[in-house]
Amino acid sequence: MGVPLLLLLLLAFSVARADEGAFIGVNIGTALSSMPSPTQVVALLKSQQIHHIRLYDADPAMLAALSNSNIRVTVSVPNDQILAVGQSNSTAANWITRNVVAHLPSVNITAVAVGSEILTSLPHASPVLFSAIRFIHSALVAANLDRQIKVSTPHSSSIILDSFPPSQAFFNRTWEPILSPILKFLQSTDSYFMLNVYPYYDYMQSNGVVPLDYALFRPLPPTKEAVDANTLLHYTNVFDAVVDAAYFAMAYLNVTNLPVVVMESGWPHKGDANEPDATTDNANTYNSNLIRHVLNNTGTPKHPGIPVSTYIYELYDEDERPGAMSERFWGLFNGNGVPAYTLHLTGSGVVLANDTTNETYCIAKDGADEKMLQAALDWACGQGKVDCSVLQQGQSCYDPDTVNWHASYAFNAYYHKMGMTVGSCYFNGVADITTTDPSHDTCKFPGSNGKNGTFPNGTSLAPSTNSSAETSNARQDYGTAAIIQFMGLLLLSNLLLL
Ligand SMILES: *[C@@H]1O[C@H](CO)[C@@H](O)[C@H](O)[C@H]1NC(C)=O
Ligand SMILES: *[C@@H]1O[C@H](CO)[C@@H](O)[C@H](O)[C@H]1NC(C)=O
Ligand SMILES: *[C@@H]1O[C@H](CO)[C@@H](O)[C@H](O)[C@H]1NC(C)=O
Ligand SMILES: *[C@@H]1O[C@H](CO)[C@@H](O)[C@H](O)[C@H]1NC(C)=O
Ligand SMILES: *[C@@H]1O[C@H](CO)[C@@H](O)[C@H](O)[C@H]1NC(C)=O
Ligand SMILES: *[C@@H]1O[C@H](CO)[C@@H](O)[C@H](O)[C@H]1NC(C)=O
Ligand SMILES: *[C@@H]1O[C@H](CO)[C@@H](O)[C@H](O)[C@H]1NC(C)=O
Ligand SMILES: *[C@@H]1O[C@H](CO)[C@@H](O)[C@H](O)[C@H]1NC(C)=O
Ligand SMILES: *[C@@H]1O[C@H](CO)[C@@H](O)[C@H](O)[C@H]1NC(C)=O
Ligand SMILES: CC(=O)N[C@H]1CO[C@H](CO)[C@@H](O)[C@@H]1O
Repeated sequence: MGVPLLLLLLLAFSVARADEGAFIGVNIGTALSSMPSPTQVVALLKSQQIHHIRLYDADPAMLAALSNSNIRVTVSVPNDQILAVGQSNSTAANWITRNVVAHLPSVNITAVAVGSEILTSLPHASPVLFSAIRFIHSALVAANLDRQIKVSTPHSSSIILDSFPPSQAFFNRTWEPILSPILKFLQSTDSYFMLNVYPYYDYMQSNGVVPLDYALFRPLPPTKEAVDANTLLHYTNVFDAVVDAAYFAMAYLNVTNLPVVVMESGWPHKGDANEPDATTDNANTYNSNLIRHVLNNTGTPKHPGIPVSTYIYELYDEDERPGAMSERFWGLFNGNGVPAYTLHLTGSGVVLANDTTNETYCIAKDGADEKMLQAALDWACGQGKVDCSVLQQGQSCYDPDTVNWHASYAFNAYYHKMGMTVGSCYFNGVADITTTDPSHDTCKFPGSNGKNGTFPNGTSLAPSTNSSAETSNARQDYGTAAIIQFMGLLLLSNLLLL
């Protein structure tokens, strides 16, 4: 590509750059057997300083509770209304009157999401997706609201094929005839591309090709960093690679200045036996790192410094969602408003309050080889100069008397002695960082404040007796695209190593 195009890109993006920085929002799914009342939801949002939310519908009670709250709201045309809205401009106009205009100006509605992953989850409605977007937009124009309220439609990242290296990504050609006019329309209406990004599924479906650390934004050894051979851009996490794949796929259709907003991203904190990486630690690590990454306005390798605002999936665990156990445990909170974990956000500004801890611990990896653990334990208590006297029989940390436990104590003591620096929790790969305090009654791990990782009782919403739960937040399609792409990833980095 020549210099002029590059310049054009820079110019185009300088518009986005001039805006305020990126924000973090939260999705509110409502498939809870005991859904908190709208007032309780808003109380939680306020206490956690969440200023941006996305609803999967335009529930009038919820919108009423959001009045004068200083919370920016994306409302959604639910999937089951897309056909009606896309086939009749008067239905679309009525939708806007009832679900948007009626709540202005007391509710700050900033966007309308038209459907959720329509191309992949409701393909038979895709022929009317563009007209649904246009009709909704026309209704906003007629109400003189089109400048303050953006219209777009969220997509699954599975519509992007070959997304590693990102520079070779393109949209599934099946959808090109539908996507191309939509993208041009979004561009001409100063809107943005709504994308759902799930490194969890990319990781899960890659059969070990995508390293967990790469999905979790953890530092990688330089030899494991993924390099796009075409652009020489370095990718240190899956999230950036997927967002850049979207930029490249759009550029392939000649759309070069449409910002990306990530409408869903997160990590489940609990899962079935065959979902071993749906853990509290991983969920905490992913979401904490994601928030830091987004709020830092780091941008992506292709567009450094360009904000990528992101909505976390999701506020509450939705116990009524069907499917694998992990489906029900994406929440930052349970239905009572009790946090699933305390995010580690120190130093990244105020989003999600109660970020009081910096606590991380270094422990023996589950299932690590005992001989390697023993060797590492011996090293820590010897050359590593950790005081291992509490591990002697009869001492406070002797029980349980397993290599794994003793190694965990010694690894953690060493890690804290070294100031928790990167690399001080390695031990030949048998150690891992956790945010859960491993301490027990008699044995306090270095770095523990004695709270054992429990959340200080603060915000606790009483359960509502009103259970009305029917949403269609669709995340079912995370597709094979990303997986195939990431297969190439290690190959590529191996090649570069040769
Ligand atoms: C719907 O479209 C028709 C024909 O294009 C137009 O005459 C009418 O004004 C539109 N109605 C609304 C509510 O936009
Ligand atoms: C609504 O949100 C927009 C976008 O963040 C902001 O610019 C505007 O000031 C807000 N309006 C009110 C009344 O808070
Ligand atoms: C492209 O999309 C079509 C329609 O959903 C699907 O049948 C096909 O498998 C997709 N192609 C790839 C390579 O994923
Ligand atoms: C993109 O632009 C090129 C050059 O102007 C043109 O050949 C190509 O058909 C365009 N592609 C699309 C999808 O608009
Ligand atoms: C924050 O952004 C700067 C560049 O603006 C970058 O050098 C730094 O690594 C980023 N920090 C994190 C934690 O992403
Ligand atoms: C958390 O860690 C950062 C950097 O390691 C440090 O600057 C900060 O003081 C710590 N905060 C607390 C509450 O320990
Ligand atoms: C700390 O948490 C672990 C795991 O949940 C538990 O087994 C242990 O009893 C707790 N210790 C204290 C002091 O609460
Ligand atoms: C904290 O919450 C637990 C469970 O929700 C409750 O049993 C306990 O009494 C609470 N403690 C305080 C000090 O509120
Ligand atoms: C439940 O909430 C809905 C609206 O959110 C309301 O119409 C209904 O009356 C409520 N039911 C009870 C039992 O409170
Ligand atoms: C914003 C905020 O500080 N929220 C809660 C954090 O936790 C304490 C209790 O530990 C609550 O009092 C706060 O309301």
